[in-house]
Amino acid sequence: MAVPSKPAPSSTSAVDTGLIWFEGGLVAPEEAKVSVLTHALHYGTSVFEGIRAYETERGAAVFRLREHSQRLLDSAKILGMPAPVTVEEIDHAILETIRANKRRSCYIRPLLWYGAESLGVNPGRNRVHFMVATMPWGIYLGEEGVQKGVALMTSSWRRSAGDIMPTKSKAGGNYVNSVLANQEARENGFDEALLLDKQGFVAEGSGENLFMVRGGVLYPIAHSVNLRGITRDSVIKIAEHMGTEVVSTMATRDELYTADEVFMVGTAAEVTPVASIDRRPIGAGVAGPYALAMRKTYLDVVHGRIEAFDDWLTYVDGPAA
Ligand code: PPE
Repeated sequence: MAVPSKPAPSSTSAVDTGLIWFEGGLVAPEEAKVSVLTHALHYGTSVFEGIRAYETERGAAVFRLREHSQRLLDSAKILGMPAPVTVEEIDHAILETIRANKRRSCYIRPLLWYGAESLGVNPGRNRVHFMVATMPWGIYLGEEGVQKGVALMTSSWRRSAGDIMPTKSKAGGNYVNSVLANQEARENGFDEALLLDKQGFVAEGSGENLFMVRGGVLYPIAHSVNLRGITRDSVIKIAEHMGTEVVSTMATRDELYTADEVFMVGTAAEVTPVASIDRRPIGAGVAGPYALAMRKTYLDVVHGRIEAFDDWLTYVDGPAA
């Protein structure tokens, strides 16, 4: 019997993409179509990025554009996938797609994938394609999740080891693991999954990195199998700027249970406080004060309100763009 799943606030409507960058230019969404024999559809051989652009006083700005474009190429390199675009061309396509759709803020999804030239595991004869779509995407784990803190469930699915799946690559196939973990959490009435590795160390969420606060010290959860999170890096630098002591550490799930605060970060999730893990309240069982302060500062940074971090913004209509 199908279990009713907690509705996902994280869903976005794929319909509202407007023009899509596809095969080297902008096309209407109905023209951005692929064959059912697409290699990536059969074997998960795609790599993607999740990027956000925010409204600022100087118009739309993409947050850490170059780092995301570079990570897309790194993901392809890990798969041995020859990318048909340079990092500059990826930046350019993203900015053009935002301009064409006159977005003031959006979520940006670039993708590289093996096409339909041949079937069979080895993709050597398949062309690599590139596309960029932009779309509105609100608060990943919901407004209530941010205000009250989200409920995490330790997943029965473990994060793949680095010698089983290339966890540093944002590869489509890797996300079956995330899909299963997130589905399990939602079917059980939780907001998001907490994934451990095979040894029981905390890895990450289905689409977020984790932080713990204890005794005024900020502990970014370190793990060799985690995605090299750009938000994680941003939050560490913002914390240092705020004068917080930052100590990167590995952690087991029980260490998170007794932390003063836990929060999740990611491009989509931004900074999301965690209220409970496996039904144990974290701290006071509400969104923690440090997490909320960090969320506020992070949002100030991405909206261009803190000059010290202006280098992280690429203004869509700015001279540098
Ligand atoms: N871990 C995973 C597994 C992950 O997918 C993400 C991003 C992160 C960590 C955080 O990385 P960064 O965005 O660089 O801070 N997840 C993307 C996809 C979410 C989705 O539902 O799709 C995102 O946040 O865009």
